[in-house]
Amino acid sequence: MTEFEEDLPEFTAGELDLQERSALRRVVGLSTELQDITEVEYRQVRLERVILVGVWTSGTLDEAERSMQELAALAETAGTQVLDGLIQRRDKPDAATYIGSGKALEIKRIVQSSGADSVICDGELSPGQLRNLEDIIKVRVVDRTWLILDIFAQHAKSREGKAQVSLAQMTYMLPRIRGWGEALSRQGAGVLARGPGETKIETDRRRIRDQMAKLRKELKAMGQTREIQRSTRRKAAIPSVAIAGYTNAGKSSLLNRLTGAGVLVEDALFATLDPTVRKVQTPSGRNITVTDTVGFVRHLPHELIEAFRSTLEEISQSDLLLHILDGSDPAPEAQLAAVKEVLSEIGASSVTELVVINKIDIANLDTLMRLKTLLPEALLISAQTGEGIDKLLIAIDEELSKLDLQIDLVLPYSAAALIAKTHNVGQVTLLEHTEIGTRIVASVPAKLAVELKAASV
Ligand SMILES: Nc1nc2c(ncn2[C@@H]2O[C@H](COP(=O)(O)OP(=O)(O)OP(=O)(O)O)[C@@H](O)[C@H]2O)c(=O)[nH]1
Ligand SMILES: [Mg+2]
Repeated sequence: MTEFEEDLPEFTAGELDLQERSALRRVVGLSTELQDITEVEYRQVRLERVILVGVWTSGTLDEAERSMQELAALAETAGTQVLDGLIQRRDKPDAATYIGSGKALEIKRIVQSSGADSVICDGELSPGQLRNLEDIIKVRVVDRTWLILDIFAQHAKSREGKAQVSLAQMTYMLPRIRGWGEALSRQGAGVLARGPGETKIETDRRRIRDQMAKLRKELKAMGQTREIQRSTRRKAAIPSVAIAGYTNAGKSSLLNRLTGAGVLVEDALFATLDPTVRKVQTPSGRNITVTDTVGFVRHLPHELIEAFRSTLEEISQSDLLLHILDGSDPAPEAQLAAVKEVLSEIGASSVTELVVINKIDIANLDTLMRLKTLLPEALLISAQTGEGIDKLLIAIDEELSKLDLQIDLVLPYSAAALIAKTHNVGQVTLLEHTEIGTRIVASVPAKLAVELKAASV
C-alpha cells in the first residue's frame, strides 16, 4: 500500500462509487468542459445572495423605492436571498459605471462585508457598464433585464416556452459576451470545434448564433401550429377573449373562476408563461374562448417581446381584451401605463378593451375611488371571492354583441351545418322554411356573417 492510499479516508462501497464518478467528472471538466463553458452558460449559474442597486433619476422617492421593491420581488422570485438594496440619486446613470465609480467602490465594500455573490442593477445596463462594474466590484453584476429573463427561464415548461426564453436570453447575451474566463480558456488548446486562431469569444458567439438560428426555425414551426389552431377557432366563428395585464394581477385566477381551468395560481411574478385557452358560455348562451397568458412588467425586456411574439398574438388577435388591474397594488396607475405600453408594442392597441379591477376584497378604498375616477367604465371584481364576476360576464356579452351583425337571409337546405353553427354562436330570432331554403334572422359575429352571406341563395 502506498502512502497516498493510506491517506485516503474510508468509504463505503456506495460512497466510493460516487467519489469515483465525481472524480471522473471533475477530470473531464478540467480538460474540456471548463474551457467550453460559454458566457451564456456561466451567466445561468444561479445567483444566491444578492445586493440590489438602483439609480433614482426622476419621479418621487416613493416611486424609486417601489421600483426597488419590485426588483426585490423579482430577485426573490428568481430564488435569491436579497441582502441589501441601495438607491443612488443621480441626474442620469453614469455612462461608464451606472452608479459612478465612487459608489461602485462603496458597493464593493458592502458586497465583501455581507458575503454577497452578485449585484443586481435596476435597469438595463450597457455591456460596458456591466463589465466595468464587475471589474470594480469583483462579483457578478447583472441587470433587471437579465433577472426577468432568468425567471422566465426557470418558469418555462412547454417546448415552445423554453425555446422562446432561450432565444431571448441569447439575443440579450450576444452583445454582452466579454470572454469571461479568458484566463481559463487556453486559446486554441486542442478543442476540436475551434478553428485555427479563433478566440474563445468568437467561438462562443458563433455557437450562440448557430443555436439562435436553430431556435428561430423551431419557433417558426411551432408558431405555425398555433396559427392553425387559431384559424380553426376563427372558422368556428367563436369570439376570443384574451386576459392581459400586469404580472400577479390575478389573470390565471380569473380564468379559473370563469372556467374552472385549474391553471396554476401563485403569489409569484410570471407564474404563467404558456397560454391556456378555455371555452366559456356567457349568460346569453354565447360560446366564447378565454385565453390566459403571460403577464407584463415595467420595462419588459424587448428580447422577450420579440421571442414571445407568437404567444402574444393570442392577445393582439383576440376580439376582446380583458385588461386586469391589481386593485390592491399601492400604485395601479403605474401598472396600467406599463401594460398599455406593451399592448401597443405588440399591436394590440386596436383591440376593444375592458379594464377590470381585481382583488377588490383586499384593495384600499381610496385607491379604488381614484381608479374609478380615472377609469369610469372599469369593472370591479374579486377573482378570489367571485364578487363582480356575473357583471363581468354580462359586460363581455355586451361588448361582443357590438361586434355582431344582423343578418336576414335564406340558406339552401343543404346548408344545415351552417344553420347549426349559427345557433351555436349567434342569437337566432327567426327561422322559417321557405320554398328555396331556410330563412334565418339572427345576430351573429362578423366572421360568421361573411360566411353565411357567401352561402345564401
Ligand atoms: N385577495 C385576492 N387575491 C387574489 C385575487 N385574485 C388573485 N389573487 C392572488 O394573487 C396572486 C396572483 O394570482 P394569479 O392568478 O397567479 O396572477 P396572474 O396574473 O396569473 O400572475 P402571473 O401569471 O404570475 O403573471 C395569487 O396569490 C392569487 O391567489 C383576488 O381577487 N383577491
Ligand atoms: Mg398567471
